[in-house]
Amino acid sequence: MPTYDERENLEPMLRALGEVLGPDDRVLVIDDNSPDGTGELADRLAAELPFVDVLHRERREGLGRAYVAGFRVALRERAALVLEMDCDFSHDPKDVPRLIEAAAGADIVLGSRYVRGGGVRNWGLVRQLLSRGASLYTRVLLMPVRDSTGGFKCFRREVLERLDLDAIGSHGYMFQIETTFRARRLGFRIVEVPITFVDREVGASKMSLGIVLEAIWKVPALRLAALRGRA
Ligand SMILES: Nc1nc2c(ncn2[C@@H]2O[C@H](COP(=O)(O)OP(=O)(O)OP(=O)(O)O)[C@@H](O)[C@H]2O)c(=O)[nH]1
Ligand SMILES: [Mg+2]
Repeated sequence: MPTYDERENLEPMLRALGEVLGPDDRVLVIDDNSPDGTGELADRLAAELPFVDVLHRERREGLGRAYVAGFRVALRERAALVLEMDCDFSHDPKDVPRLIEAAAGADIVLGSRYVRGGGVRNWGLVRQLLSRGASLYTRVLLMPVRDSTGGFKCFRREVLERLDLDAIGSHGYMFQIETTFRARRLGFRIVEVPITFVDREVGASKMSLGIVLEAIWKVPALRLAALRGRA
């Protein structure tokens, strides 16, 4: 779980996860030296909650690098499944067991807003159009996935072992698109399970124009690279 300035959300989120996780499940908080003190709070909570660990990174290098750093720790700690989720309650901790269960029949499980039973709450029209537009764009150019930009996602460890994580330079939504696309090209099976995404109530979104532009040009770039056999 990557965090950047999530002081208000972190404690309720970790406690909510504690209610749903199994005895062998662990949570790794990946904090990029948040100015609001999320990292110190994470340490305090890790001292109290036995299922919590914290990875502190010195500075922000984009969300993609934070995920990759977390994946490496999870693989090293011999995780069989690695699940990523946001700390802002857009991803409901109560959905975590359903994603984990679905991984019994797939290599990647996507928490999906755009399959039957899924949806979005409290997003304005612009955000909805942007998100649906990005998924449609990706569906046309890259792969038959209905929600390709979501960050609520469960990987079997074999997927992360096979992906060349250093070669994934993307950061925002593109990171999600690229990991799924590359895994698909390697023959891994993907399923989408419905989730309802709820806009955050506290803290600020880190969404930016740069993240949107990155996806706009990198989606076709990834298609071209694949055609040339380089992705
Ligand atoms: N470690 C780390 N975490 C980050 C970084 N940027 C965002 N995050 C975390 O990643 C998760 C998703 O970020 P959000 O700000 O919710 O961005 P988003 O979900 O893409 O955008 P919204 O839908 O508007 O909320 C949250 O838990 C953030 O705290 C980063 O640079 N480093
Ligand atoms: Mg969010």
